[in-house]
Amino acid sequence: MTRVFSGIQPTGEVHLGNYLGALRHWAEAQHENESIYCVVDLHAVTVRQDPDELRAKTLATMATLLAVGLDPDSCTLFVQSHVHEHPELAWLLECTVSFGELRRMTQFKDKSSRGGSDGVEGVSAGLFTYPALMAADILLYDTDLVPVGDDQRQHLELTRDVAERFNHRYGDTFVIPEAAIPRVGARVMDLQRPTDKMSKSTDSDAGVVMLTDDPATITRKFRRAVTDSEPEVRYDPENKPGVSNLLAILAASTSGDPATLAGEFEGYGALKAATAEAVVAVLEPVQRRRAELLEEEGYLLDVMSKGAAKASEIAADVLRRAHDAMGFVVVH
Ligand code: ATP
Ligand code: LTN
Repeated sequence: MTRVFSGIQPTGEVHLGNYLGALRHWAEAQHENESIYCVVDLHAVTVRQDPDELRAKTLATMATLLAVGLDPDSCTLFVQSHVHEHPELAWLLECTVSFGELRRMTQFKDKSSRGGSDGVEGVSAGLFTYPALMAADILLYDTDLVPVGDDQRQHLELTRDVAERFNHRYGDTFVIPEAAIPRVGARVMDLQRPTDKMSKSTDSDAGVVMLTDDPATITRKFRRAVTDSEPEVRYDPENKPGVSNLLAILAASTSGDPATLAGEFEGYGALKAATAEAVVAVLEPVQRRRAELLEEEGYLLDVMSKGAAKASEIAADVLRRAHDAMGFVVVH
């Protein structure tokens, strides 16, 4: 059976990009494959987090995963820091990946350039080695497929390179994983700055549709979405990024095709209204369920604890295999 693994950071409110680019596909995959999903709290602390907020966001992210339809009886749901094999394997991979490979990662370049005038000097060393921890997450479960948004493509390539290098040096140890990137919705853009991806860590939320936004807020954000001065509704991401983003969101929310949908609208007003309506319809049941789950902290902790026990069983075996291959003395 195909093994699927993916992760989400508990760094803020889950947004429409996370949902259309990743979470929705996680929910579909759980019925067809053996699926394992992780709230990657160790990745979150590569940038500074307030401890009380991190705790609350980790619980809220788990509630969101359950609310989008992930079922702990059909998949494994756990929190990264509960399975100590993740940072342990990350160390072995940090010693396999090169400094140059990490330096070329665009996410590192983007996030470190937001750090102010001292640039990379002031960012954490963890932000730099982040991709090795991500590779460990994936390789620890003999993962075949990794459903992610388009922004993770480069990290997946690095994971494959590191796994191949390790296998070449030390003998067959890891399964080489593949990225599963959706055809539509893999790169939902910010509604105010349609050339930037919609992101949790952006300074203004006017262009970010949160999973917790009420219908009036969602409608307002779409009504104010930046488009262009040409009247024609056409799917052309390069020349018409704002309009194309709306068409992609509408297509992803209604299982349609962006270029075909373009022909159904005379003007931007109607397109914005239809997209807002489709998004409200998709998010409404998720929001209701999430609000209920947030009241059930005991249940969330129970899901986390059972998930960590299931994940640890697989992870311990694979880590032992990697230790053994590298020449560490393994005792039982
Ligand atoms: P940040 O921008 O703060 O790094 P994020 O919004 O990218 O956070 P993550 O937790 O890093 O959120 O990502 C969870 C999943 O959502 C990943 O698979 C990622 O590829 C996907 N994703 C994130 N943003 C988008 C987007 N704008 N469109 C489509 N998929 C996205
Ligand atoms: N880097 C990813 C989050 C992430 C992940 C993973 C995704 C950490 N570990 C393993 C897939 C598989 C991000 O920023 N979205």
